[in-house]
Amino acid sequence: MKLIGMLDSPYVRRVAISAKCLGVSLEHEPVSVFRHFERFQQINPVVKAPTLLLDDGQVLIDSTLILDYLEALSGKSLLPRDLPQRVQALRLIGLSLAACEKAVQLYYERNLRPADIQYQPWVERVEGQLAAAFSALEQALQLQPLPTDGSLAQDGISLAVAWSFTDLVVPDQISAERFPRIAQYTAYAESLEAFTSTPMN
Ligand SMILES: N[C@@H](CCC(=O)N[C@@H](CS)C(=O)NCC(=O)O)C(=O)O
Repeated sequence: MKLIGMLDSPYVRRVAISAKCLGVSLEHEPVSVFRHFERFQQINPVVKAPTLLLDDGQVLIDSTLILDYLEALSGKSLLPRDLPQRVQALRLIGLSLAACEKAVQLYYERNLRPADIQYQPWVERVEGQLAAAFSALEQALQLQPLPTDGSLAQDGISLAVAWSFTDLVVPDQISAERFPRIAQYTAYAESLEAFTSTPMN
């Protein structure tokens, strides 16, 4: 079973870290959707990272769906069973994935679209959405902090991956002063083995 994609993608990274937490061993092929487009096409013509190549040749895409498969395969879960706790975790994961999506959009806008055809109202819309996602996450952590006892679950993994990725690609959009609880939790997560052994670059 092979995970295809670069670890500077937050989606690839959350799958790689989660697989370690689930005890699933994945071979990793760091193929870039931009620099290695043709190689990626050979594996998956849709060119989406992450791609999970199964041993029988079937291809799965979308990090959340890949995680669903890995959880079913391992018989373990990184989500709480208790329904109210699960709702809280799903809220955090949804907000974290929205933050990833908006950071990716902003990064693509700044780096792929020529400056003279950038559309400022769209940029401002995305920046506002990114800030809204992190504000909601900060508020959620204020009401109910995530555990920092050495454990990791999908809400914490997705949150920390989203923050580190945003800090990497659009650092002007966030700061530890503005979102102290997220920054603090990320520092904790990034110190754990599952994270340190899965660096963004
Ligand atoms: N919802 C997807 C998003 C995956 C995604 O957009 N990945 C980016 C890399 S960070 C990608 O494949 N970009 C290439 C493209 O969309 O053409 C997931 O959770 O896996």
